[in-house]
Amino acid sequence: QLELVTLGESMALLHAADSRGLEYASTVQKSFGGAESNVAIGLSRLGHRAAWMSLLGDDPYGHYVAKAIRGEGVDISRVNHIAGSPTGIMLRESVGGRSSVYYYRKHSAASTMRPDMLDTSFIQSARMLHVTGITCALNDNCATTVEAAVRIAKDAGRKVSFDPNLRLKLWSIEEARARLLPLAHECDYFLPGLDELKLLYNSDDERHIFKQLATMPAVCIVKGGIEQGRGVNYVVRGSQVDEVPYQPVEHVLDTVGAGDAFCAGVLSGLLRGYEPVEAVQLGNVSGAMVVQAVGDWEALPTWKQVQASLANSIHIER
Ligand code: KDG
Repeated sequence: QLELVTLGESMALLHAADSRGLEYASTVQKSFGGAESNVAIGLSRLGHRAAWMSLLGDDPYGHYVAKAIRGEGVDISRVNHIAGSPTGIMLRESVGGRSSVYYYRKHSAASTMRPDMLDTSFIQSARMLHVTGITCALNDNCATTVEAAVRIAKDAGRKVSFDPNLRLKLWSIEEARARLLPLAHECDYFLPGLDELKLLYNSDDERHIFKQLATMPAVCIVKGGIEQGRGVNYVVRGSQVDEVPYQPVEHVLDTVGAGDAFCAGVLSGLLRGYEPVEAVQLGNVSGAMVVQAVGDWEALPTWKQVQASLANSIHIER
C-alpha cells in the first residue's frame, strides 16, 4: 500500500559553487530541489512507499528531475510533462555564510496545477497526504489544488500532514496567513517552525503562540531552532507541550533541506505507529544528517543509517 502521497513543485537548482556568489562565480552546480519531493525521497530512503504528484516541463530539466526522483524509488506515476510550459528554476548562492535563493518559476509547468488534475483514487489509496504552503504560494489555482487534495484525503479518513514552509519571496505575509492558517486547522499533523509561527501570528510572545496551537485539532510539531547554542523541538497537543532536544551536530555545513529531512523522519515515525515524541527523535536524526552535507536532499539518511545513529554505534561522517 502507498504510505505517503505529496504534491508540489520541484525545480532545477543551480548553485554557485564558490563564495563569489552568482554574479562572479565561474561555475554553478546542477541539482534539483522541491520541499515536497525532498520529503518523498526522505520517506523512500527510510523504507516507505511514497509518491510525488506534480507537473514538469517537457524539457531537459523536466526529464532530469523526473528521472532523479524516480531513481530514488519515489512513485512518479502522477507526474506529467507539459509541452510549452518550462520546468521552474531556482538559483542559489552562499556568500559569507548566508544563503540566498532566486526563483524563476512564474508560468512554470507546476504553476499550472489545477484541482481537476488530481487523481482522487490515487490520493485515497495512500495512508497519508503531505502538503506545504509553498504550493499554496504559487497562485490561486495551486492553492485550491492543495485544498482539494486535503479534502479528498480527509473525506477518505486519511491523515494529512502540513508544513507551512513560509516563502515570503513568493507572497506577502497577509496572503500567507489567509491561506495557511485555515489549512493548519484542517490537518492532523502541523509542522511549522517557531520563526514561521511568529510571522503567521504576528507575535513574538511564545506563550501566546502555544495558546493558539492548543486550539488546533492537529498534533503540532514545532521546530524551535537554535537559541544560545541549544536546539529544541516541541510537540504540542492541546495544553501539553513536550520538548525534544536536537541531535548534536559537530559541523553544520548547509541548513537548506533540514526542515524537509526533519519532516521525513517525523512522518516515517508516525507511519510506523510511533508516539509523536519518538517520531520527532527520528526527525531530529534525519535533520542532523542533512545539515552536515551541502545539498537539499542528497544526504537524506536511509533507515539503516538512522538506526545506527540512534544506537550511536557509528560515527556519522556526513
Ligand atoms: O525546502 C528546501 C528547498 O528544497 C526548498 O526551499 C525549495 O521547494 C523549494 C522552494 O520552493 O523554495
